[in-house]
Amino acid sequence: MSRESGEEEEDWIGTAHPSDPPGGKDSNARVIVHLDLDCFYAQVEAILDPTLKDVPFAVHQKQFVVTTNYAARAVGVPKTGASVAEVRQRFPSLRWVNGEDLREYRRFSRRVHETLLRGMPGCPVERLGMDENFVDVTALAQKRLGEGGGEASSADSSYFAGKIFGGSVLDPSDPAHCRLAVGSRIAEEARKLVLRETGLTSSAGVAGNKLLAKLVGKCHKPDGQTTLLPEDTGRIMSTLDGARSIPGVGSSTAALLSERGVETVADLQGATEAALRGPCLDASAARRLIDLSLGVDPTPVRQSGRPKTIGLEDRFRRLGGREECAEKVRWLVGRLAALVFEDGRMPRSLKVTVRDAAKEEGKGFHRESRQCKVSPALFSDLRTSDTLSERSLEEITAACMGLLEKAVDFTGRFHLTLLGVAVGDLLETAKGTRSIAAFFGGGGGGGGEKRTMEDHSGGEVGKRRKQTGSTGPECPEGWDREVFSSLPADIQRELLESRSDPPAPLHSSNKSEQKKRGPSILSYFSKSKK
Ligand code: DCP
Ligand code: MG
Ligand code: MG
Repeated sequence: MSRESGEEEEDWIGTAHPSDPPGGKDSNARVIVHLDLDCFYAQVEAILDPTLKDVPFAVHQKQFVVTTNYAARAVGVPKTGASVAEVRQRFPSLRWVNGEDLREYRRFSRRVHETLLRGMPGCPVERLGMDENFVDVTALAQKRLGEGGGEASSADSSYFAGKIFGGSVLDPSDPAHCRLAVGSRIAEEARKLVLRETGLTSSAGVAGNKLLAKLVGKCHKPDGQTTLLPEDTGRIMSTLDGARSIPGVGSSTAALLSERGVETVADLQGATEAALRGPCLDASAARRLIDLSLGVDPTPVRQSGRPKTIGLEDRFRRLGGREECAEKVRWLVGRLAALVFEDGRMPRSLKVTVRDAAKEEGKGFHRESRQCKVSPALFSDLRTSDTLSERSLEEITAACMGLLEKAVDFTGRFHLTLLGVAVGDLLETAKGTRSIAAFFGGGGGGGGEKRTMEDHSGGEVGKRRKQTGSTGPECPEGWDREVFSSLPADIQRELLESRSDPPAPLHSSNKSEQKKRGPSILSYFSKSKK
């Protein structure tokens, strides 16, 4: 199954920000909406091919089902994870769609996020994975309460849009109830807006924090919504079983907890900070986990910016050896190129992630990553197209394989079931432009200069672009003149200001060296060491 990085249910909720309120002080004064699209990939497929509408069908990637539409779920087809062979055998008349091309899913995902941003001005919207968004509607709910939505304070439970968890009833004299009641109406408006703008139905949870909103949103799906009143926090948490069922507690955290004898949410509720503290789990993480098990989550909804990394990964039963890995990496790099092109920023670091089942041996998932700095010139083909030249593809694949060999001993025992490639340290291109094309290819350069570029494909890495009409500052002695002159003038000036640092090598994976230099802008015009 190929998923984009960050899409997996990882430990998103386990990362409190230093500026967040201290754990344990969940004010419950907030109104948070969690919106999750219904059978997301399947809905997109049915929009692209209307003959699928209302017909039971499954979306698969390779030999696994990644989702099914609700018509299929109604006849007993599992939602996700089952093998295609097994499902085919049990449901021979089921229709199938290949979901390996993620482009349309990403497009719809972006449209949903943008719709929420536009439709709820002033409300922070945080995107989680491909089909989920948190919206903090506290200020809007307060405003409406003040503006005549105060009617909630004299209404009954029918004022709520959707359901109330556990059949609880509105107490109109309770300000938190009134805020949540108005929040439920805002959530309904948001879902209607998303449907109108994108054609996608969604389900929502409304509660006093992110954790509870996400949990309660699962109660009435599809096309439904549920609100949790603060006094039902204990009740909803008691419906969870394994610690992993706490949203955001991923496999690695669950493995750490299991090492400490904590398997269930109830175990965690009864644990002490001292008992949880230890290797890989400091006191604040331990406190946070206990808080989560009690339904306490003070983390704010953080407005999503552009992603810090762009990547994708693929899973397998087993990868045979180095050659097979190189082939997969090459394929992943090819797909990654299209994402980088679409994003428009210049990557300055490369990361490879691997899951080695041979290192797991009952200790839970074992994921390892290795990264290095790279010259953005490696990606310069993406100035005009979403495809890399053979040469660049080979070079980036070779860099990835170099990283992979640091994580995997190909001469010893290994059992790879996941490979991922990602780029990071993404540099915005010149002002007023969105693409690498503009960056490398002239037009829209910093300071308004006209930059005319030529392509010398086949040249050395980092030396491909030749400037024929620059008015930027002089390239200092010892620096790569062609790469330097291909940069917009504002970045050239920034480089000159920071030139007390030596330039970084093209592929440096030496951590101490990188630390010394930091993410210096100098690293992206370094000379090839080939
Ligand atoms: N997905 C995937 N691999 C998985 C699980 C999910 O590629 N193992 C993809 C397909 C889903 C999408 O992510 O459509 C969103 O995941 P959800 O868990 O939200 O599931 P759905 O949106 O498909 O269904 P639901 O209506 O239950 O939310
Ligand atoms: Mg969904
Ligand atoms: Mg989801």
